Amino acid sequence: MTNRPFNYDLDPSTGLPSRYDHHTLRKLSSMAGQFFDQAAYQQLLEQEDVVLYEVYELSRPAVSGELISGISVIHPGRVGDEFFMTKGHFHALLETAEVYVVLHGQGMMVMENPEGDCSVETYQPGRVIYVPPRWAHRSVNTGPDDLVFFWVYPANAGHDYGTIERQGFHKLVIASTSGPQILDNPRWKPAS
Ligand code: M6P
Ligand code: ZN
Repeated sequence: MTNRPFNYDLDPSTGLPSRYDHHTLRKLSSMAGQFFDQAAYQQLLEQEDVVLYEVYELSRPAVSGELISGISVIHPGRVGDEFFMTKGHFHALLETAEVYVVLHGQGMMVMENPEGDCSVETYQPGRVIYVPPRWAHRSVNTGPDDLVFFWVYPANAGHDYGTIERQGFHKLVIASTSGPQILDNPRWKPAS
């Protein structure tokens, strides 16, 4: 990988990048245990292992000083009453932040830190969201269209998925007749 300046373009209508190094498809089957309604999860999985979201990454060496950036697309849909969402993660190097710029769609970013403080930010086009060091983050598409956003974080941050896989997030985002509701997750438990 060269150490020369570079650029890429985001398609104005879709937000997709003109080039990328990795394209990751995350399907329903990779989210076992993450959705609240496990019967609805099994039922949907038996119908189709749907693609929940896609990540386009511009890779850089995983060293201090470098930044990884890219675009994520969360497709619309629900598992039971719970909206399609990302796995969510802490950074393996906990003291690293991340910035998101929302391009299209609607949704919520659910965050929490190891001390159990929780925060939810709303995605809307043009909005910038700052995830401070130490805060786990999950993106939830609450709208009828793709949720598309740009993100950038330190290349040495890494992903800790295991903590969230074991304990879940404190908050769930659930559809209701009056719109998306943020509820306490009754199944949250400490990862230890
Ligand atoms: C954001 C970024 C990426 C991340 C992606 C999908 O776009 O934080 O680093 O990979 O979301 O989320 P997850 O890794 O939790 O599946
Ligand atoms: Zn992250």
